[in-house]
Order: sequence, then structure tokens, then C-alpha cells
Amino acid sequence: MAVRRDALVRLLLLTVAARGASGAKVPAMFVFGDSTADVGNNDYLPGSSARANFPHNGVDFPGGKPTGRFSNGLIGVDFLAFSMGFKKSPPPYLSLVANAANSSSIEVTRNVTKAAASYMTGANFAPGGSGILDSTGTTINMTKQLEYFSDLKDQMKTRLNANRVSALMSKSIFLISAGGNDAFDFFSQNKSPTTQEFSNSLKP
Ligand SMILES: *[C@@H]1O[C@H](CO)[C@@H](O)[C@H](O)[C@H]1NC(C)=O
Ligand SMILES: *[C@@H]1O[C@H](CO)[C@@H](O)[C@H](O)[C@H]1NC(C)=O
Ligand SMILES: CC(=O)N[C@H]1CO[C@H](CO)[C@@H](O)[C@@H]1O
Repeated sequence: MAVRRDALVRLLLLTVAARGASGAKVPAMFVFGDSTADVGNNDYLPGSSARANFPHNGVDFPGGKPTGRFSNGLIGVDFLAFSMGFKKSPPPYLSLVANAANSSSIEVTRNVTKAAASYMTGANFAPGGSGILDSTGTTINMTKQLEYFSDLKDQMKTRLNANRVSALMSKSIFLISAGGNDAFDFFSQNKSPTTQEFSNSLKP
């Protein structure tokens, strides 16, 4: 009897887990950008001035601890993830790398094999201080964020085949939240800038 009940409980848990996994409206969510979208990548950039690991960031989280968000609580990408049916916001990419290699170095980016399979439902590449232009900020520029994404995709292909990864990507959400730091830089470095000049500066 005890055995049967145990099996039932496990079946129930499996069902709940499966529902949770398939509850999302899209298979995965990938986030790029700056502090408006960063959920903790900056925690892994110790030399940077764009950090959020101090009070009063996080005061409205359980325990009131900073989470790496430039915010008292959740940020827009979290709410979007929840409304898409995900139980968690996509994790900071650099936390996946750190867990995989368990190294304090962030230059182990090709080493995400051992990371929790959580990255199959997406990751967040946004660090505070970044911009649309690669020359904006000194953290992780947009080109590098895309390189990280490419590394992650390669890792996913080692778990699923390339066709399945392509299918997953084609149905996933890609969110970019950037531009504020480009504007700060441009308008503080130019004497009498116009918005037209600013938008021209963003053209390739
Ligand atoms: C990946 O991490 C392991 C330790 O977990 C280490 O032995 C290995 O050299 C790393 N590989 C690369 C390419 O950094
Ligand atoms: C973008 O980041 C990469 C990697 O850190 C760096 O090599 C490159 O010089 C950066 N580009 C610019 C324009 O700063
Ligand atoms: C995820 C993990 O295993 N983290 C460990 C990495 O190594 C340090 C010590 O170097 C531990 O404190 C962490 O728990």
C-alpha cells in the first residue's frame, strides 16, 4: 500500500512538473540589453561600476536581498516571463557559466555543458551599462552578448539535434531592451546635440 501510494505521489508530481513545463506559451525566452533587463549578470562582473549588489536594490524581494536587478523588486522581463507562463525569469547567462565551471573567471564561456538544463528555456545576456552601439559602456557589448548566445546555442545542439534547436528558436521570444546608455553617452559628450544627430549615430 505504501509503495503504491509512493508511486501515485510520484506520478502526480511528474504530471505537475510536465504541466509546468508545457504551461509556457513559447519554448524559450532570450533577453539582451542593459540594466533595464539585467537580472544578475552584473554580479559576475566584479570590476564594473554598473553593479546592483547593494541596498536598496532588492528590498522588496523575500529577505530584502539584492538580486543583481537594478530595482527594488521584479523588472519588466520577469513580468513578461511570468505572463508567458514561465515559472522563472530566464537566468543570467553568466550564472550558468559560473555554475558549469564553478570558477570565478567569466572567461570560461564555452564551458556551459554542466549547467542546469534550465537554459533550455532561455537565458538572459543583458548586463548593466551596455548599449545598442558596441562602443557604449564597458561591460558586455551587444556583439559579445550575441557571441554568448551563439555559444549557448551550440551547447543546446549537443543536447537536442540542430533541427530541434532551430525549431525551438523559431518559436521563442527574443527581447532587446537597450538604448538609454547610448543616449546618455551621446548627449553628455556633444555640446548641442539634436535627436536627429543621435539617431544618425546609431545607424551602422
Ligand atoms: C570546463 O570546466 C572543467 C571543470 O569543471 C575544466 O576541467 C575544463 O578544463 C573546462 N573546459 C574549458 C574549455 O574551459
Ligand atoms: C566588444 O566586446 C568585445 C569583447 O569584450 C571586444 O573585443 C570589442 O573590442 C568590443 N567592441 C567595442 C567597439 O568596444
Ligand atoms: C555551484 C557550486 O558548486 N558552487 C561552489 C563553487 O566552489 C566554491 C568554492 O570554490 C563553493 O563555495 C561553491 O559552493
